[in-house]
Amino acid sequence: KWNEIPLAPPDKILGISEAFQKDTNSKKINLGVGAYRDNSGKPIVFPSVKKAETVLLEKETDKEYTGIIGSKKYQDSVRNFIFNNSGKDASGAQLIKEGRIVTAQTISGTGSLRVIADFLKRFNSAQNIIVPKPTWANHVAVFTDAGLSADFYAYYDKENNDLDFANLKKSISDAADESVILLHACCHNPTGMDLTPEQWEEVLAIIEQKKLFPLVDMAYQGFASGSPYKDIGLIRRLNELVQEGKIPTYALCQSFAKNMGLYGERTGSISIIAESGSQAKAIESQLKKLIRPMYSNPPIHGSRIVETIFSDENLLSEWLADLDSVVGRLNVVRDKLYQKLDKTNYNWDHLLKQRGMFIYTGLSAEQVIELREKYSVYATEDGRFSISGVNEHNVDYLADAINQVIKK
Ligand code: PLP
Ligand code: TYF
Repeated sequence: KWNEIPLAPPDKILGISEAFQKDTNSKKINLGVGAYRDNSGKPIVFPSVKKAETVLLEKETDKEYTGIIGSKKYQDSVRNFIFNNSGKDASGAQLIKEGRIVTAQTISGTGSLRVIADFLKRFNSAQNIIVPKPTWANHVAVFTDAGLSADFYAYYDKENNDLDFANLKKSISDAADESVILLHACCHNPTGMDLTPEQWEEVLAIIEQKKLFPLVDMAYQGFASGSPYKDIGLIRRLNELVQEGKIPTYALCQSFAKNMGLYGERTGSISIIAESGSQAKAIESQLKKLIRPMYSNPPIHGSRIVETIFSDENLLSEWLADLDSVVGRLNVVRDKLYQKLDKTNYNWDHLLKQRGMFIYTGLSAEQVIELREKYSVYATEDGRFSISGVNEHNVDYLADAINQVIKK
């Protein structure tokens, strides 16, 4: 009955922003949500995106519906960008030529995860997925809401603030054959800790041997190195293994929320790599059948921005430069904070190994709460700090606050 509907708990990350808004301390710092802020603490629109929007404003002559899986132009340019390194990746190029990559526009990364989850529920023999522990807070909810069962594989060693690679391999080896396995392409959320190319080789060998289905989530392409083309080592290797017939199929969920700053435009994609061109056609038709009764078709403003940037060499270079400067600032902030932190009783070296929007401090929930209550520094209780909230004006205050809290 309606009067028995229980109150659901608030979203942990968005709840932090709400508490932050109410705080009247002028020194307050929000390190909760993973969204970029500039050196003055403000959100930005990428200059290249503004230019693309100016072009659209002048040239756009319709607001018609796009296709169920987006426009052909969007699909082609996104596929070419990711799988063909805009013309430089041989194995991806070959798969494209064979018509084996189905790419669909989705409602950003979350929408793409949900679409593939529903697709796997319908068509995959295994109905379970393993995800790293920890992982993005929304992953398990997306997969279980779609009817898959979700389990964790070991990923991070909290004692030593490092990757727990031995247990990672062991727990993947212990999973049921043919399970779906979620892999973060780069800038693992929340830990910022990625596998080395050598470690990926070992994991891919287990995936091949156990016939696991790789589902790659790429929400931070470009944030590891500053260049989106350098951050797709895992995708390249998967394409080669598919070409060699060692891994038959995989899927990639991708988002332009962070690397183009298109958060609220909800612009992303799902790509499914099929065993043949004819299988790809069947998969594409089923994606349409799945999406049509759910939301009919995706929004067009963000995808037209992406199309505009990818079809103009100057805009493309400008975007790459914009992204590089965003990532550059995050790295400057990371180094500055590291320098100012007190290392007498606390080893902070893990900060320098982590990449992306976050540092995974290793602070306890109690310490995070103390930071919030005494210093108005807001972060999630797992000790993840979104470092885009840090800038040259508040880095000293933040470091002092952390140094006080770890003193005891
Ligand atoms: N996957 C990961 C690991 C993320 O961190 C995020 C956003 O923070 C997403 C997916 C989805 O983001 P969006 O739906 O905004 O593209
Ligand atoms: O900070 C994070 O990890 C993300 C941010 O609809 C976020 O959860 C918040 C709201 C949302 C999508 C992503």
